[in-house]
Amino acid sequence: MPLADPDVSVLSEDFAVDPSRWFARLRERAPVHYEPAIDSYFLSRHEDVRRVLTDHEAFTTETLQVRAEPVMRGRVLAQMTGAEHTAKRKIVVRALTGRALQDHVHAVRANAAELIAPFLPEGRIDLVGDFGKPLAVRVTLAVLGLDPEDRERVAAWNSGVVEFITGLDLSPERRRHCLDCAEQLEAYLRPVIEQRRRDPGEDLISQLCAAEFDGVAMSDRDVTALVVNVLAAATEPADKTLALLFKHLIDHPEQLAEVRRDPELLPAAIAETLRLTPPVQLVPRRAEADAVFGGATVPAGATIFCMIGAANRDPEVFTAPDTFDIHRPDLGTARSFTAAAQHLAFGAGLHQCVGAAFARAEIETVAGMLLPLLDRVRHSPGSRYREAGLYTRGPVALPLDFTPMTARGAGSGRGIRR
Ligand code: 2IO
Repeated sequence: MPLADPDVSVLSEDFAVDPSRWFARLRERAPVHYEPAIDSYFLSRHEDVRRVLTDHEAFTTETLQVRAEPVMRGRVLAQMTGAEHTAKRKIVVRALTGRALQDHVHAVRANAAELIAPFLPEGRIDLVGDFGKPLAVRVTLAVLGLDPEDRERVAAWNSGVVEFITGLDLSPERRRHCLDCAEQLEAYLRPVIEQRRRDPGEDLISQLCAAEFDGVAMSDRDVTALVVNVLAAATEPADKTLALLFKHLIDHPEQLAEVRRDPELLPAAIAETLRLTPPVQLVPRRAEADAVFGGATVPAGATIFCMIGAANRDPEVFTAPDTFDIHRPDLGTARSFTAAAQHLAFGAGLHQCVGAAFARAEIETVAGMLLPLLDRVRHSPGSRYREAGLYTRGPVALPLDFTPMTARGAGSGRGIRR
């Protein structure tokens, strides 16, 4: 019997306002919480979540067949295991680390500089809508080698794809809309993939087309699914992480001052942001056999949602878990972006985020650029902070004020001087 807590529903309005208020109660009173409306089990303890994510045979990614495959238009890396998975994952890792990553960082810099420029004389920006969202789309298009002119339609189709993956109770109309978006995105990509096969460039699509590992190459369907996957995964969590980082730093002025003085602390600030407020809050799995968690049984075939946000605040693993502290000794910044991470924001085990190094480089680069530009950065007076989302979650907007910078003052960090 699951230890259902009938007074909590993760699908309720109360929960949506601030899920973190319910995490302790779930971990303590209903670590295996059943939601009848969607026939799914929600796990909130770090130990249980880690166990599910790392035992990929007992807890499989079969859930993705219904949650992702219809919009990914094929099987994604996360659905594969064994030799096929090893080979194809290596191809993707190669395209997202080392030399290739250095090129991606250039795209991040160029796009960030272009997007921030018009706001500097204003002294005001919505870090989500004005900057983070468009930046994530532009950077991802650059990485994939897609035409930047196509960004609006690609972003619109991508929104439909993401809505499908992250929706917990989609209406049939929304489902239809999401599937339409996916079909149009696939049709848009088809000639691009054909062209890259004939005439490869340096971009990720070309690399996916050309790559071979241990004699394993990618089919058109593999490439399409992976491109749609990269598009969703490199956009959806990116603006959220950036905005959450700034929100935490602004709300902790002494830590903001420290990071300004010593930018080497940025990776710690990013890792702590990912721990406290992971942009991906839920990771689905299927239990292949009956599984017991602290006395409660999840039946074979059940859908499990790992609650990353709740696990990352488990006091068994992190002291003062609800506090933002870039110096916390139990985080271990160096390993926070690797398989040895204590926080579970990138998942864990075989299918741990393949873009973790890319994500770190992107956020670190952008934050490192923005901090000196946004002098005296603060919440815009009168703005009300609000987050949204259950599967992925982040600020709806982050209106910020800062010292306006004139063209002459650019570089002084202070606007007009002398
Ligand atoms: C379809 C929520 C966008 C991923 C899945 C295989 C996507 C996979 C994730 C993240 C972010 C998405 N799952 N990235 O949770 O690639």
